[in-house]
Amino acid sequence: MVSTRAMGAAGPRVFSGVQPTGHLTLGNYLGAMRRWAEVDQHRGDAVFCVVDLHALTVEHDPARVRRLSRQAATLMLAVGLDPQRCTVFVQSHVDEHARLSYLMECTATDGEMRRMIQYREKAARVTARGGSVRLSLLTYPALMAADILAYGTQEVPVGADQAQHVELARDLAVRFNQRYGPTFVVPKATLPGVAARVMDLQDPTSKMGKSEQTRAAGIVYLLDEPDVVRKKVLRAVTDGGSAVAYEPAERPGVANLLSVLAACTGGDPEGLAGSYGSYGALKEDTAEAVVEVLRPVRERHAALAADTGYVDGVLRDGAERARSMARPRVDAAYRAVGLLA
Ligand code: AQP
Repeated sequence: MVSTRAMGAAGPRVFSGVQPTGHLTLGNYLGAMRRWAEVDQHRGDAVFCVVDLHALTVEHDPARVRRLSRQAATLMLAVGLDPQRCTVFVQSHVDEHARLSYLMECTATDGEMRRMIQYREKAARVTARGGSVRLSLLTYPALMAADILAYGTQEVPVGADQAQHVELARDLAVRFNQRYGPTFVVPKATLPGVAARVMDLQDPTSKMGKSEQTRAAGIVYLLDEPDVVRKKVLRAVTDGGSAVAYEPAERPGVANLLSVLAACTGGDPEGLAGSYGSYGALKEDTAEAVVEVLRPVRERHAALAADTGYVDGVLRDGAERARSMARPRVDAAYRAVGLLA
């Protein structure tokens, strides 16, 4: 029998995930994944997941989702997640997520779902292209709440764009507990100090997102070759004026570069601004800093991708462990709402 405190760590239960909706980006890494590897897996009892069911909320190609799911899992290991320290698995391998999602839909309201910024932005994009909005895009936060609550999660390390969904998961946990008795731990989001929202290099008023394939020039992918990274950063859109200052509202392009540089070198964006006399020098240093941060990730990915048996084994073991962690709480939730045990 696998323990529900998977790795025996004394720290908080941590859960987070990444969607296989595109190639993973520098935003995914600086906003979330780097902390999973450098901090969360060492201090807590951590669970990390390729949230593949979420990738079906927008139009998708089955073969691409399959490929990207494997790539995302391999990258999670490449950034440094250690299956001896934490649990790594694929969401659809553990039925408890979908089981609990339905109870979350029965706890949330239609109004709450429609207020979510991600739903409004993505639905508008789909509609503008003449497509139809999948119902699952609206109910996505119920599944995400299930992902989090099934594990008794205390902390959810995410980028700023996911903070609203974690807030909703908190609300649903509190509401469910009040209605049906104490069942869920109330989680909270944890955000990085810098680079909580890495912006698109070509449009620094938009988040660097992985699902828009048409915007590759402004997106640094974790597996981009060093020369491609350099080219993208050197061509980043900057703002009017020439003095380097950290003013996110007035100069979002420069502020974005300063944040990325700070996140990669351990500095702070305001302090770094003072050491640059020109945008060109800032871009050069940012490009090199990003190349160096991504170099070990690319190298480890190449080694791991050559050993698919190893990655499959990690995911199989991870799913078994995750199932045994989630099932007791999801069963308890089913009983609490009045379903026959
Ligand atoms: N630009 C970003 N800056 C900081 N953190 C980010 N994250 C994502 N983009 C940034 C964080 O990475 C984790 C995994 O993200 P996700 O897979 O849930 O979603 P996504 O990368 O935001 O991409 P989508 O939803 O597939 O498409 P887009 O971006 O086009 O809307 C999360 O913790 C997220 O906060």
